[in-house]
Amino acid sequence: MDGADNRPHVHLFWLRILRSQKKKVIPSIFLRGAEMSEHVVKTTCKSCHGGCRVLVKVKSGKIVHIEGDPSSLTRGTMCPKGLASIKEVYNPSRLKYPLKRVGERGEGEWKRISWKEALDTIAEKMKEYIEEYGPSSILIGQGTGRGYNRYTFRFARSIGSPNVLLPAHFCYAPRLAAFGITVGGRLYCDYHGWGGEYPKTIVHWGKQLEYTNADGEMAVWFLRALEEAEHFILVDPKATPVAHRADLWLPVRPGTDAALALGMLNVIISEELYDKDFVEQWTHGFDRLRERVEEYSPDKVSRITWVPEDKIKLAAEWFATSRPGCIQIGQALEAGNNSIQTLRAIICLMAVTGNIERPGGMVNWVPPETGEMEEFALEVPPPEELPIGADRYKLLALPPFAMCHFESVCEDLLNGERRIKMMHLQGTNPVLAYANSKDVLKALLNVEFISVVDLYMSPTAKYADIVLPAAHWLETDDIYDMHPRFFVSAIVRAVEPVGEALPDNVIFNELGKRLAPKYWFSDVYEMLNYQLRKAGITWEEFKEIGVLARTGKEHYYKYKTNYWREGGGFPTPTGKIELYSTILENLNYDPLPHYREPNESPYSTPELSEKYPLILSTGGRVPYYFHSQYRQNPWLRELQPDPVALIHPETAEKYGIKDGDWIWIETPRGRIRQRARLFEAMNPRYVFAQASWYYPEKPDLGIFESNANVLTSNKPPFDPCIGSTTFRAMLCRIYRCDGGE
Ligand SMILES: Nc1nc2c(c(=O)[nH]1)N[C@H]1C(S)=C(S)[C@@H](COP(=O)(O)OP(=O)(O)OC[C@H]3O[C@@H](n4cnc5c(=O)[nH]c(N)nc54)[C@H](O)[C@@H]3O)O[C@H]1N2
Ligand SMILES: Nc1nc2c(c(=O)[nH]1)N[C@H]1C(S)=C(S)[C@@H](COP(=O)(O)OP(=O)(O)OC[C@H]3O[C@@H](n4cnc5c(=O)[nH]c(N)nc54)[C@H](O)[C@@H]3O)O[C@H]1N2
Ligand code: SF4
Ligand SMILES: [Mo]
Repeated sequence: MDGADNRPHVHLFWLRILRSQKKKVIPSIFLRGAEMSEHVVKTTCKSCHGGCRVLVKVKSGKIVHIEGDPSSLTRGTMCPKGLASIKEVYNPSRLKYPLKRVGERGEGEWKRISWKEALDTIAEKMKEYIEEYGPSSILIGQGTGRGYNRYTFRFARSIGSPNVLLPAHFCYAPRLAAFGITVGGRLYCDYHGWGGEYPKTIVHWGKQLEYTNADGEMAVWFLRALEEAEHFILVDPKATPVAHRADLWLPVRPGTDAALALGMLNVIISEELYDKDFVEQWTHGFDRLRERVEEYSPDKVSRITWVPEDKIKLAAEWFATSRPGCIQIGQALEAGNNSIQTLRAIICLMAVTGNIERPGGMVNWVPPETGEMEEFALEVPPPEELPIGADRYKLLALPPFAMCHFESVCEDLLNGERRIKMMHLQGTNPVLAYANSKDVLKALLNVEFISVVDLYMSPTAKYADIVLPAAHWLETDDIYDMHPRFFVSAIVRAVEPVGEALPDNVIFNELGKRLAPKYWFSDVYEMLNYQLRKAGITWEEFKEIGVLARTGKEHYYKYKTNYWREGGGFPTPTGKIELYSTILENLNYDPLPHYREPNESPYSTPELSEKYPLILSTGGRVPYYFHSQYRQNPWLRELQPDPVALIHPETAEKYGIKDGDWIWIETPRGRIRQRARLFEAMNPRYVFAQASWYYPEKPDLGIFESNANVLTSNKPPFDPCIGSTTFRAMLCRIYRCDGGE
């Protein structure tokens, strides 16, 4: 793949050198050129949220080829990011040694230090701050799930800090919370057919699974199920890559999904299309929901969402009558001012149609023999204090995973007591990932000490005091446990790390040993064995087995058994699916789903809309990048060198923009440049900008040049229950960078 396959003479060259040095023993691997030293490692790709099983060919200690494992759950499929992993492992700009800042913050002057000095310094700093200000003064952060969440949480708990930072209040935590309070656990689309049925109706709602393989489902499973489906409904303001396969497309106005779901519920309930037996026996608060949805007639909802009334009705009818059906909920629904109620409305749709826990519907998977891997974090007692912001956004404090609210942390760092004294950021890039990047950077500069663990000198690492080199997944031994939940899979080190890089789990364990030895392990293998104990196997055995998966009928209808409750029921306070949420009621939030207009829109801010006439959504994913990652990967960057914004041809014409022109996209917070791509399959009033862009090749990294979070707001109102910021529905204007109007 990178050419090395065809160069066995390299090894003959070494053989000659060895002979000329009159070595007595020549290792057998050199005797017959390359073939002797070649082997294949079976492992799990983690270049995105991960999960594809892959075969890695290693020759003389170097990776030469990667391909999908056809015998695996992901059927041998891989995406460009996974395939380009060789160029990540051997990327010349990777961090190789621990570094200590010697110049001013952000100046880029570093000194190489030993791991011992680096880890001792970080641990000493933590001890000092804990002593002076208490453990809450330390923030432990990671980015999106990169497979080590349980170590992050265990570490934070073991040092007593409640302030765990994840970009979760606008990604995944709203889903966990909304499913949690409504049905007692996360539901997944059943694309697998283990119960003898595939979904008849599949809905993709703010989701591009075909690109993102996100949140517990892989594209390959969905595409297989799509072949069996009678109806595929797309709910998205623009056509997605699978739009040509859709039978119905609801081009919803960004940020109005709750109204749409409530409108569909209105149709289903008023036309009596709901599953009466299921509703009667297994749901709580149906009558109050019925009353609530009366406020959302299809014609009113059509005016709010800009989706034609007949399409709303048809979608509701198909979903209710062509069963089983499932709804794939995307992150677009979480990054808004009403994320919890939006998701709750959609979950109510699943419930009243009886599509929960049945084959081909929405199922809460049973974990494999290892048990739930997050137990590894939860077994450490939780901190006593609440995380910053969780007093206001109360669902952030919900067990199992309480976390801080980053916008509140930044507000406190900029204008408050500066309660966070130290941040340890492992695999995250707040300077690009969170709303209002310029404020975020200012806030970070007010933190006394920052340590960062990354593969590269990222825009955030640049401002740290100590930077540690993380090993790539191809250099790591660990247990893969991202969202699929019905399986765990072995991540097996294929090659030694470059330079002195160390795997994340090793770094957590080494820091943990220094600060809270009672909760940490003599080495990483003892830690892996411990996590596998319930399955009765060791790491060495698991490495050979590769995957532990549950793929049978035991997943379905668990509420009819004693699985959650003696005598049956769901793991909620009432034992039923809570259409009317008693948990929200107790927290003084609206117990029933409702609609809320986006903070900025032609209706909520008509004056602003005159100056900023277009509706902007940021962050739809692309197949070649994972957030800010891979801009320095030559294979991937070649496929898409520049940031791209989608605009409609009519809009382009109006503003004198041609396909490929650099344009400014401006909101009241600032402006960024991206290249215009003309795209017809959307409303001319919408603009879609990509997120997470920076330019590793530029000396200043171009942090604010094309980064969509220059445009987003970090000011309230957020989602009242969980604090989500808005990424997908704001107002903007656009114009050509070269001065055209
Ligand atoms: N290749 C790649 N894969 C990834 C990632 C990546 O960066 N690159 N990131 C990972 C992460 S952390 C996440 S959270 C997931 C996200 O993955 P998904 O949840 O699949 O989200 P997106 O790809 O952003 O797709 C969102 C879709 O929502 C639409 N949309 C925008 N605004 C709205 C709206 O208001 N309502 C509705 N109904 N739709 C809207 C967009 O047009 C887009 O088609 O992907 C994960 N996978
Ligand atoms: N405007 C806008 N902003 C968004 C979004 C949006 O849609 N629109 N999406 C949001 C979402 S859903 C999310 S989840 C966040 C993502 O936010 P983050 O996860 O913080 O994303 P990145 O900017 O990619 O930062 C990750 C860093 O971790 C490093 N890294 C990668 N793998 C590893 C590893 O294995 N170990 C270590 N130690 N480091 C590693 C990378 O090099 C990179 O520097 O962004 C959010 N930001
Ligand atoms: S989808 Fe994710 S896990 Fe699969 S090959 Fe691509 S990057 Fe790897
Ligand atoms: Mo995410």
